[in-house]
Amino acid sequence: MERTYIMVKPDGVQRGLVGEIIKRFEQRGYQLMALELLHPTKEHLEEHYKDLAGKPFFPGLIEYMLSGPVVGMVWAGKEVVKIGRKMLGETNPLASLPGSIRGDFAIDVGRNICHGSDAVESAEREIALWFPRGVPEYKRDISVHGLI
Ligand code: FUP
Repeated sequence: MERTYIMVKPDGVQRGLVGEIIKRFEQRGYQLMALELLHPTKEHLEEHYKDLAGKPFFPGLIEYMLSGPVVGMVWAGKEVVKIGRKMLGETNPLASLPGSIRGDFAIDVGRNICHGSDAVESAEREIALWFPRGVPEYKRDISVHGLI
């Protein structure tokens, strides 16, 4: 089963959008596999965003991500990496269509509410980074979740 790492960033948590984001993934038919609220360290965030280390916005990105707790989640289901990114919208909220999370709730790339893995390989790397004790699989009723 394909998995992705979805994170509600500090602005999303502070604005009370955790439930809204969970609701959208549940309604779409994806399965919640893990969830944690935590206040990550600078080192942890630098590892998460290591591919962006040379970018001019990197220091500001880390500062923003350190501004409060985040909610990290693992979601599973058909094409959840690609569809999850569609549900989030574009990195720049101004380019995001209404109906997407950023298109409905954000206008600033530096306060874009949520993160979603951009590929299956990065999803597995991010899941291992944020849930180092592993993510157990639970048996689900496929007739309810329609996973076939
Ligand atoms: P995404 O895959 O949508 O998270 O986008 P990136 O990995 O390219 O960027 C990660 C985060 O860096 C974004 F969510 C917001 C921030 N960012 C900026 O602040 N300015 C930019 O020009 C690009 C990204």
